[in-house]
Amino acid sequence: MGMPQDIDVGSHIWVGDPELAWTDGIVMNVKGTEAEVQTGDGKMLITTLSKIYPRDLESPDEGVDDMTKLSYLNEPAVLYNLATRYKINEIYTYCGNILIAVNPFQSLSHLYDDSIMQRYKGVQLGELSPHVFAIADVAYRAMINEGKSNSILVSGESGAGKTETTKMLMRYLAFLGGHAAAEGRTVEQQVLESNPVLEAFGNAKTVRNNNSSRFGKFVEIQFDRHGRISGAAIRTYLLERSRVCQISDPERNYHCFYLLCAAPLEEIQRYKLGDPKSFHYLNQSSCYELVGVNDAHDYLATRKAMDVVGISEKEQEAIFRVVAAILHLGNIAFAKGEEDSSMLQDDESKFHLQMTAELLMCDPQALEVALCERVMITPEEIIKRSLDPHGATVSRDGLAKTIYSRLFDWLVNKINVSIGQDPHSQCLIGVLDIYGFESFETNSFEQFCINFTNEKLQQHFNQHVFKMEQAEYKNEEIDWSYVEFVDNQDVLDLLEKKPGGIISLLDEACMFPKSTHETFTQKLYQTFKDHKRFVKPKLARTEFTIVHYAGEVQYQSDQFLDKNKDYVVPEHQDLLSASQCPFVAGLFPPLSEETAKSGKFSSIGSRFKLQLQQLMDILKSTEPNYIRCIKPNSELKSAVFENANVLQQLRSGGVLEAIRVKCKGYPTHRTFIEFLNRFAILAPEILEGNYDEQVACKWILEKVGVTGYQMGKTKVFLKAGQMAVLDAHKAKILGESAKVVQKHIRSHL
Ligand code: AD9
Ligand code: MG
Repeated sequence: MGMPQDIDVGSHIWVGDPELAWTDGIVMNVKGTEAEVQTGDGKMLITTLSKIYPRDLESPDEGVDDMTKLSYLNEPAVLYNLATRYKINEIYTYCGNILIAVNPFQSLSHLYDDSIMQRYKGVQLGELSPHVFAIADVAYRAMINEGKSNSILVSGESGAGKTETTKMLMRYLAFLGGHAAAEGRTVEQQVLESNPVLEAFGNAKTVRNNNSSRFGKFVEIQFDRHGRISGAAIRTYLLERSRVCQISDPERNYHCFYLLCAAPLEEIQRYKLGDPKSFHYLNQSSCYELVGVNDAHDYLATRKAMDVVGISEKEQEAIFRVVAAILHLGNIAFAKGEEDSSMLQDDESKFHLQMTAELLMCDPQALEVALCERVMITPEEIIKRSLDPHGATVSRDGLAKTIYSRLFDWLVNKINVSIGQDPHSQCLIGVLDIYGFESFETNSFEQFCINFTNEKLQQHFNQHVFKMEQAEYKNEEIDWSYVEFVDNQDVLDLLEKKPGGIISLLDEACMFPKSTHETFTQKLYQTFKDHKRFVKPKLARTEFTIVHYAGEVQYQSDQFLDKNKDYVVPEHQDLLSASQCPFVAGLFPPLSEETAKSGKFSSIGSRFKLQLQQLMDILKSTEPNYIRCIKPNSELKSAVFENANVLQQLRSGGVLEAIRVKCKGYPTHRTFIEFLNRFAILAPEILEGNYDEQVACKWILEKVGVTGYQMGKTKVFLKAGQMAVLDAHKAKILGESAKVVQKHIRSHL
């Protein structure tokens, strides 16, 4: 984005800084392609011209509320603008019609109360300070006025504030489309109360967020002809299953387990629960309590929310009975039995087995057999095989994961049924709250799917942002030939192409009995030897790296095959579908003869891909609105803004990419009047004649020798860097160049 030719002695610039990412400075000397720069804190350094960017001296101290108002659209200017605004608690900033939201990590309740909602109602975007309500309002108005469905896509890394933002959007939409003075439970109340229920079962504390969503969510809010909410549908994506039985310090398991352990005494006794420390599924981490969260209170709040969304008292009782059963199940330990078999380790394990069976209302003996044995059916005979203690433990954990994920799906389905869909609805607003791009030390199949999602959304974002920009050119009737945008189609092909993409190859490996994660990885190495987006790390045997749009991620393939198989052990299926409890049996409906027999493997990756495709199809039929959430620091602290960290998110979230796309065209748009106010001084003669505004603007540009700009119907369109050229001329005329250098030096003495 740099325009080195604009940089001259005296230019105010941004220069790379190892600590701050960018710092301000002034050019003292230019030799060839190198510049001598004095930084704001008085250091002198030499750098190449291509690594410095012009800095706008006229930008206001409090920053600008829309990035497109920046005269120089470059990375440091964007970053500095966000930082400046964050300092004064202005957490929202527009980038055209994209909203950037920086997580305040403190309660700013004055920003969200009812009077503020009232204020944003029906107001044009940009008239009031940037806000999530304004985006929701735009989506709602567009839907009402044009009869077109809208979507609001919230993205950002873990802990950036997507879920909180989504809840605010939903609150505002409920406010706009609510039913005044309705009795009992209204649709919008049900929609809003679905949030605490799903969070209790689908959110957990992670290293990155105390309330991290471990599933993706797309909420479709349907409206009737009068703009009232008439129905809703919640779609969820791939809940993280491994967390149910495996957590590490300082994370927690899903909230509901701790809530239940803090339930009123009567329930604790009924389920024979107690201290969360006594349960294996919880005590693998030493974190039990969350600062600022009262589990006992939240338990009751969750029960209330369940009432509102239409989950009956009886169902609630069954749900928490199942949650308790999973805790007891996790405490069943196995010891070596005769030969290669296993047996319950001790009396305690016997007690927990008894409790699990009691709570799930199944036969304890059958439960023990289902955990410790496998039946193999060959064409010739039926063979019973014992599992060793390790195998039995894996079987136990598999059962826990299956029960939990079925329970979660049941909740989502129940909420959907009880809210109800409006079959006559013409329009909807979809709100997407999906897990952000993840890159950890170890990245497994979950990260692969999460990052795949983000690639899909990124492609959607690029296409759309670019389309929008070009629509503006068309409106203003400027001369413009379509410019291709930066495309991530090659990564998507690598991941999902059929046949030949990674997901396809994974499915093939899963169907072939002799495959191991090693043979699978070798196959990847062979197939993608020359793919630009695929890297085989040196000395790697089971790792592979994908060059995502947001950066490289190295994946460990060792659990890919297992995690891709959606497989319920028939023994587990039979056990629970025979439960005396209709709720539990309902979670395990009998398999159709066909599926039971075929034993055909069902691929989680392929199903996820299909779900994503369906999501994209819905999104394509809507007018999208984007909110990009930014996490200002990794300590989850208020008032801390880490430049390098934010920059990384701006880059990977595609914000800078969008700006870059704009820069290929005409990133600076100014109405004729704005332009003349700023630059009439370059051609004072125009003030004398009675010129048409457009002619006057042209006159100035030609006088200064700027070419390649465009004149629209109401605006001047400038190429990247041309504003800086004009400013430089202005500064020269004002004889300011020298004075400013002097002032700058003095202010740092
Ligand atoms: V994850 O991908 O689900 O792990 P999110 O959803 O992006 O993540 P979340 O919305 O849960 O993050 O926000 C994290 C925390 O930041 C919240 O629990 C709040 O404590 C805090 N937060 C986020 N947004 C706001 C806000 N607008 N005002 C105050 C906020 N606090
Ligand atoms: Mg979230």
